Amino acid sequence: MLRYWTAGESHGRGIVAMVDGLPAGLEIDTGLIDAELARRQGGYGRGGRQRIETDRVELLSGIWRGRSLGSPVAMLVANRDYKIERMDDLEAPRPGHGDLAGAIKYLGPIRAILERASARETAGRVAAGALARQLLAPLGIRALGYVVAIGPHSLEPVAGTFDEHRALRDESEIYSLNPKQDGPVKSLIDKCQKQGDTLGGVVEVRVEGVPFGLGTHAQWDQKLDGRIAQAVMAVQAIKGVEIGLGFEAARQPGSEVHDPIHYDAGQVKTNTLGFTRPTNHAGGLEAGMTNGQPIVVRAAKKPISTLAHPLDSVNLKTKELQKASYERSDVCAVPAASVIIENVVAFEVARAVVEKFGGDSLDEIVARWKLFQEMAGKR
Ligand code: EPS
Repeated sequence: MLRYWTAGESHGRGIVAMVDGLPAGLEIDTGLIDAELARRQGGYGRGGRQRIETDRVELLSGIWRGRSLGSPVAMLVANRDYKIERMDDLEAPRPGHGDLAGAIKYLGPIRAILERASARETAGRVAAGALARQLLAPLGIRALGYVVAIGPHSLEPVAGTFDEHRALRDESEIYSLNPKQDGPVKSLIDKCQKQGDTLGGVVEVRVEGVPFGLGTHAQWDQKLDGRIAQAVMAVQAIKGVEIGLGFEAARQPGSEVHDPIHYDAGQVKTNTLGFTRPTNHAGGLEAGMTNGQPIVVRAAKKPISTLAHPLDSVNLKTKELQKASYERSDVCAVPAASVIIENVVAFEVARAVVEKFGGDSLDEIVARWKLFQEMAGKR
């Protein structure tokens, strides 16, 4: 089973990710992991911490001569801003953060909670996803995450190929597919910063080249839509997840929601096996299984909860009303969320690939993948 955990505090020595069950024989390019870590640090609206850090991954195990061994891969992203021992506690919990619930649950200081609840931890999830997707590349599966809304600004994608979309996304300072709209969004972020406020938004991830049959209908905790939803909802500050048409599907009649099934013999050799769908409202998933269409996931990120102009809170010792404590933070981390969600979704797809096609070596996965395509194409 392909799985991962992370460890580490925001101002501790570093963030650790441990990936277990990565098949043997994968060529590992740490440059690809570092590129994703750098993208996570970027995007307009980030705060001062990202000027201190230059995130790089160090692979501590599981690799020999550039290839995976099939044994656990431990990865370290060191924190330059390591200072946890010198940091004081906060007096008044920040509304929206884990401060109040965590301090009460663990009967301890707020710092003991915020250090781990911080989105700095997502450096570990991005490293794990960027490693696991090196299994997806040889199979032709690619994932792209981008921003589709920031605050009231809608940045809906325009039609285009995967490569065109990636080029647009990389051109945009807010990682949207509409770089021409960066100007007004950046002005809004600047305005929010001046007001001591923060901004949320919506991100979308598309995964293309996905074969039929990842996930299963047979058991609730193995449904791939459910696993993706959990991975995405568990990212800091995410409050909503949609697959395909999502909530809009509830407002339309069935005839407008479901994707007709057509057949094109010319495409039988592709991942669709020739089953074309004029629409993809299902977002590539039907009954918890992939259906040969791109997986499409959306996530709503709330505005960051640390406000420079803080909301009301209560001093945890005196119980007197005071403004919430303030610590350095970002104005808008929605672009970063698109990177994180791209990588956590890619990890879940890689996990489902290992489950369907075998987990020992890349060669075996490729051979079984080809056999499955052949058998499924003939049925
Ligand atoms: C983050 C690092 C953190 C915050 C941010 C995300 O660094 P610091 O607390 O030292 O400024 O910038 O965390 C939060 C928004 C939060 O609420 O905890 C990062 O690397 O992503």
